[in-house]
Amino acid sequence: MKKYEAGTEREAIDKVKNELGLDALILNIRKTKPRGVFSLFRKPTVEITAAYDPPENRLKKIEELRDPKQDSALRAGSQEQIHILEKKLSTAEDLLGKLMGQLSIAQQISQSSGARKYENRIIQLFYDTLVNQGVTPEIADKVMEDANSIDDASKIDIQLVSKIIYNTILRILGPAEPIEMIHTKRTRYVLFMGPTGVGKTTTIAKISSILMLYHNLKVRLMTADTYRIAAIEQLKTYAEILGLDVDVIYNSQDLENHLDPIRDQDNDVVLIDTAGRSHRNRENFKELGELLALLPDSVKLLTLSMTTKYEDMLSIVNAYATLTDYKLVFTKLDETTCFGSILNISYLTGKRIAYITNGQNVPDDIKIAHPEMITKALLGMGGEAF
Ligand SMILES: Nc1nc2c(ncn2[C@@H]2O[C@H](COP(=O)(O)OP(=O)(O)OP(=O)(O)O)[C@@H](O)[C@H]2O)c(=O)[nH]1
Ligand SMILES: [Mg+2]
Repeated sequence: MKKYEAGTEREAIDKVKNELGLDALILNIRKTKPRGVFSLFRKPTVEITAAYDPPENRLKKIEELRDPKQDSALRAGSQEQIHILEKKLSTAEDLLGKLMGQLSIAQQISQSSGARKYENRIIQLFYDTLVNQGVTPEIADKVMEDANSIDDASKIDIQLVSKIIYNTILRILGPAEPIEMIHTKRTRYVLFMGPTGVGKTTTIAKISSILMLYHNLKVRLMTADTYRIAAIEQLKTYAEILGLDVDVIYNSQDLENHLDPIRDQDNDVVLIDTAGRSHRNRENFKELGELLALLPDSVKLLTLSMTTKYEDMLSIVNAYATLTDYKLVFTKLDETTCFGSILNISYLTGKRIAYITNGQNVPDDIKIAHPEMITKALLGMGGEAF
C-alpha cells in the first residue's frame, strides 16, 4: 500500500499507474484544502492511497475460495465474518448519514445568517478571519472599509488588499507604549490596576526584571495590596531575587509619606502594585480613586486577562475610564487562540497597549505589544503567534 500526492486527481492516478501498473487498486482519494487567509496562495492537493496485489496472489486466493475440499468450519467462520462486516458497514453508513445531516445544518446556518457580506472574495476572507478571532462584526467592517473602497479591478490584487487591511489594523492598534519607551527627566511612577487574578503582580515582577537587566534602570517597588498577607509576600519573593525592597502602603496617607521625591531621585522607575478590584464594587473603586489622585503624573497600566469574556472586558475598561487615563496590558495570551478582544478594546477605547504576557514564567513570558506582532496573530500569518 502506498500514498501518492499530486496537484490534481488525474496526475495522482497517473503516478499510481506508472508505478503500480493498471492492476493497482485505488483505496482512497483525499483532497486537502488549504485553510485560512493564505489559502489563496496555496494549491489544493490530492492524495491517493493505492495498493498493489500481484495477479499470481489473486489467482491463489480465488483457487482457495473454489476449493471443494475447503473445511466447512472455515466456511462457516467466513460467513460469520461477512455478517459482522455487514453490520459494521451499516453502522458506518448510519454515522456518515448523521454527519452529513449535521454538515447540511451547519451549511444552512451559515447561509441563512447571510455570512457572505462582501462581493470580493479576498475581503470576505479577511473579514471572516477577523470575526473568527473574536473581532466584532462592526469593527471587522470598519477594518475592511479602506480595502473595500478601492476600485474592483484593484481588489483582485491580493497583495494590495492585504497591505491595506494590515495597515488599517496597525493604525487602530497604534504603536506600543511600554514603560522603557516613556522618556521623562523625572522618576516614572507606574501604577498597575485591574480586576482580581489577571496577573498584575506577576507582570510587575517580569517588568522589573526587564527594566533592571536589559535597560539598566533603577527600580523601586511598592505595593498597596494589603488585603491579603500572601499578596505582600508574593511581591517580596520576586523582589528578593532582584535584590529590591518592597514598600508596603496601607492607605492613601501612607502613600503620601512614601512618595519621597528626594529618595526617588535615585530611582528611574517606581512600580506600584494594587489589589485586584472588581469594577462592580463601588467602595473598592473609590479607594483606588484616592490613590490615583495622589499620583497625578503616574502612568497607569490597566491589566486585562484574555480569558475574560469580551462583554465583561468592555464594562471593565469603561469603569476604569471613569477614574483615569491608562495604557493597556493584556495577559494570558497563552491561554487562548482568539485575539480579537485586543483589537476590539483598542478600537473602542483608543488606548495604547504597553505589553502582552504569554505565560507564568518570570521574566520570560512578556513581550512589548508591537502592533505588527498582534496584527499577524489576528490575520493568522506566521503560525503560532504567542
Ligand atoms: N497562563 C498565564 N498565567 C499567568 C500569566 N500572568 C499571570 N499568570 C498567572 O495568573 C495567576 C494570578 O497572577 P497574579 O500576578 O497573582 O495576579 P494579580 O492580578 O496580581 O492577582 P490579585 O493581586 O489577586 O488581584 C498566577 O497563577 C500567575 O502565574 C500569563 O500571561 N499566562
Ligand atoms: Mg497581585
